[in-house]
Amino acid sequence: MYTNQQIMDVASHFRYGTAPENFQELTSGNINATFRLDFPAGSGVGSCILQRINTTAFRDPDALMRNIRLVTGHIRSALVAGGLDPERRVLCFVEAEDGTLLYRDALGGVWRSYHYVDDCTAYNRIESPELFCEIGRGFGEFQRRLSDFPAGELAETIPHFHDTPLRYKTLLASVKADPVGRVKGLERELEFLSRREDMMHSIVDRLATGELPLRVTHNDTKVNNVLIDNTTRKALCVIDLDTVMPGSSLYDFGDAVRFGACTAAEDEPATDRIGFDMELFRAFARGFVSMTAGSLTEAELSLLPLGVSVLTCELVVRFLTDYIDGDKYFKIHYPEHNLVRTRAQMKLLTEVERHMDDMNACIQQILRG
Ligand code: GN1
Ligand code: MG
Repeated sequence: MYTNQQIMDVASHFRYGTAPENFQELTSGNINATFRLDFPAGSGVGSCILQRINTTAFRDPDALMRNIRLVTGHIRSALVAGGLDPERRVLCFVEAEDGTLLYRDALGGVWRSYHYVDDCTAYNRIESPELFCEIGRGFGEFQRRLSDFPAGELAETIPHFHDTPLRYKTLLASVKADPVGRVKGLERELEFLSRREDMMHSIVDRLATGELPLRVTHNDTKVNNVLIDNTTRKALCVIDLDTVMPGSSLYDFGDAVRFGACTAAEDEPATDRIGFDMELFRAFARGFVSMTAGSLTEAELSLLPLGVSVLTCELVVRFLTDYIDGDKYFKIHYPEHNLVRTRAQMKLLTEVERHMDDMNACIQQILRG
């Protein structure tokens, strides 16, 4: 934990041109520690985000920031070439005092900072189909803008991030090791997953055969990672670029739907509240497909619903692994949090599976126009 004074001291190592007045911690992320810095009115700086990168998750912050510099540069050039103002449409990072985009403090913390985009909102819950459609357009546009980015330029910031079968193997190893004695009593969860082992292969195997192409994808498409303009209600800017790396378009589609079309929070303890909202699915799919129909292959577009089941299953695996490992990866707000998340995603997966035919029919309908 850092004291207020230490946070202000970290901020003093970035080139804002003036010192911040105060800061506030933002708690919606599960991995990095995030603060919003506010600068004096009239200083012209606005607000900035200051983030301590979780270096257990992201082992090579220099490679990560190089990825982000390349990707934001690519998007900025494309916006300018298209006659659009990049100012609020792509993240703009602040240099540290040494001219790099990272500051390392005396405690070993690794920090970066970027300008906060004013007058827009990162929604943690979907309020309407229109909003979710717009988020689909935002992620779809991001995907399309990166469709000509040379994937080989990017480092894998978390190797095998969406290798679902490997995640499952890791879970089984943790079950075997049982480091904090939590495995007893998890028979139902483990049996639920063992019945889905084949399904977990359905994206990686198609990437291996070439049936699905490898692309540059975002890989962490929670709805709060698209900023929505408060005035126009349009998608402005995609944020949280730490996991932008080679992947499948199904991951981006699937993870966004997993989070956004669920009728309850990702960690809802009352699982009977958890359902899958087809109207929201349709809205997101319309938005996403409208932006990507020209750049994704027919096979990808038809297989998009598979992303929803695989990503939901992957989150069951990841949350359960972290619970068994003693909560080493995801931030938790209470001791059983990862188990509650596991059970919530299990219920959601059951609902997703019930709607698979509906989702496929819906995508075909959208594709036929
Ligand atoms: C993490 O911190 P946040 O909300 O951006 C995680 C995602 C998970 C998500 C689940 C780098 O994302 O993969 O889907 O939690 N990010 C990383 O809430 O592991
Ligand atoms: Mg995130």
